[in-house]
Parts: sequence; C-alpha cells; structure tokens
Amino acid sequence: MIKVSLFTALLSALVVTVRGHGYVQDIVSGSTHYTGYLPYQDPYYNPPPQRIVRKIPGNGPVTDLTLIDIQCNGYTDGGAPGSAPAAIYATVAAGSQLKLNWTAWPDSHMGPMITYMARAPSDITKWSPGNAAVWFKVAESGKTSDGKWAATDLLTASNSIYTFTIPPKLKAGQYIVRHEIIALHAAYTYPGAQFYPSCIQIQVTGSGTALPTSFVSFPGAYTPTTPGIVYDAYTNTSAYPIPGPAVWTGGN
Ligand SMILES: *[C@@H]1O[C@H](CO)[C@@H](O)[C@H](O)[C@H]1NC(C)=O
Ligand SMILES: *[C@@H]1O[C@H](CO)[C@@H](O)[C@H](O)[C@H]1NC(C)=O
Ligand SMILES: [Cu+2]
Repeated sequence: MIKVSLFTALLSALVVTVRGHGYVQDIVSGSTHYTGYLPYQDPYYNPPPQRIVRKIPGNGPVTDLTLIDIQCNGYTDGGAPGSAPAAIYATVAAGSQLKLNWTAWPDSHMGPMITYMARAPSDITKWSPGNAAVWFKVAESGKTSDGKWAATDLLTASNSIYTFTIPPKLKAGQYIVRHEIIALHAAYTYPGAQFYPSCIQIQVTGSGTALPTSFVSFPGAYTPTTPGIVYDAYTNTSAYPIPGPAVWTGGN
C-alpha cells in the first residue's frame, strides 16, 4: 500500500516537472524550516503530514476571479470552501522576515508577487474567511523600471526564495498569510492572468497594537477591470500597476 502510494507520488512528481508552474514548498522563519503542503506527496500518506500551509490541488493556476479558489488555491473541502484549514501554524515574531521557497518557477511566467494577511478571529486551524473582507496587503513587488519582474527575474536571482517582513507593530495573534504570484504570460485578455496563491498559517508574537482598518475579500479584491489583471507583458513597456489595495504601512 505504502509502496504503491510512493510510486504514485514519484510519477506525479515527474508530471510536475513537465507541466511547470509551481507552489511554495518550504517556509523559513529564523532557523526553523516548515515544509509546505506538497500536493503530489501529502495526499498519499495516511495520516497526511501536518502542515502550516492550506492544501492546494496541484501546481496549476486559478484563472476565474469569481471563484473561492482565488483565496488559497483551494477547493471545497470538509465544509471549508476554498481554504480548508491546515493542522498547525508557524510562530513568527512581528518585525521578522518570513522566507517562502518556491518550486522552480518557469521563466515564461512573468508577473508580480503579492502578499496579504488576515487576522483569525478564532482558532486558525478551524477558521476559513469565506467571502468576508478580512485581507490587507503587506508586501508587493511588480516590474522594476528596468523591466525586471518579481517573478521570474528577482525570484530566480534569490534562489527561488521570496522574503517579506511581518509588520513590526502588528498586533500579536493568528493570521493567514496569503501569498501569490500572478503569471501574466497570457494576461493580454481576461481570463488569462494565472493566479498561484498559497495560504500559510502563522502565530505572530510581539507587543505591537497596530491593526489595519481597511480590508478586501477574496474573491472580490480583483475583477477583470482591476488595473494589472489585463496587461500585455510582451509589448507594454510602461509601468505595471500591481493589482489590489495599497500596502498597509500602519504597522511599520
Ligand atoms: C528550497 O526547498 C527545496 C526543497 O525542500 C530545497 O532543496 C532547497 O534547498 C530550498 N532552498 C533554499 C535556498 O533553502
Ligand atoms: C500598458 O499598461 C497600462 C497599465 O495597465 C495601460 O494603462 C496601458 O493602456 C497599456 N498600454 C498599452 C499600449 O496597451
Ligand atoms: Cu504555467
């Protein structure tokens, strides 16, 4: 039974290599590594490994902005549409860096990298936001003035490690980190842009008291007419407008 499962996992891993795309495979806080949710291995174990990342169906994108899938790249599971909670969470100090290790990202999939957070009103291992407006943006990176994209140029230059800082004054508590790459290689029309979100569960520690006052929902934050959702990355030499609200700076 186990042998068959591992064989299946290895076969799937080969398929991954062929299809490209990607997901966050490892999360590093200080010297602690947390393995991400591994869609081509974890489902074959019984019991499945406990992860801090909410489960994803695979390495492919979401393209329909109206689906709950745009939240965590999840799907209806156990009564928690779109983002079935994961079993555990990482503990991270406010003001510290979180490093997200992506699987090898295809060069063709140029686009921005964006990170949101949502404060869990109750036990994060049981909470799913649904359509509620709970998300605030904490980091974004698009196209530099000399034409370098967060993904793939900058991501590849940093060994596939994306780094962002937990706002230093953010109030302690449990949060979902929603991190995504938006691949723009087919974004000259809608649907076209490919969304690769991941939801990571963390417990923020510290003595800060700051909380944002303005929030967006997923689905909701992006529509086909939101700047940056339709964009011809091959021909458009002007600045790229990163979709979504401004980065919250009240926790700095
Ligand atoms: C990213 O994760 C992969 C798979 O676990 C690992 O082989 C690689 O060394 C990690 N990269 C870094 C820079 O830690
Ligand atoms: C380039 O992108 C910007 C921002 O989305 C847009 O306003 C502009 O119309 C685009 N330019 C062309 C030539 O499509
Ligand atoms: Cu792809």
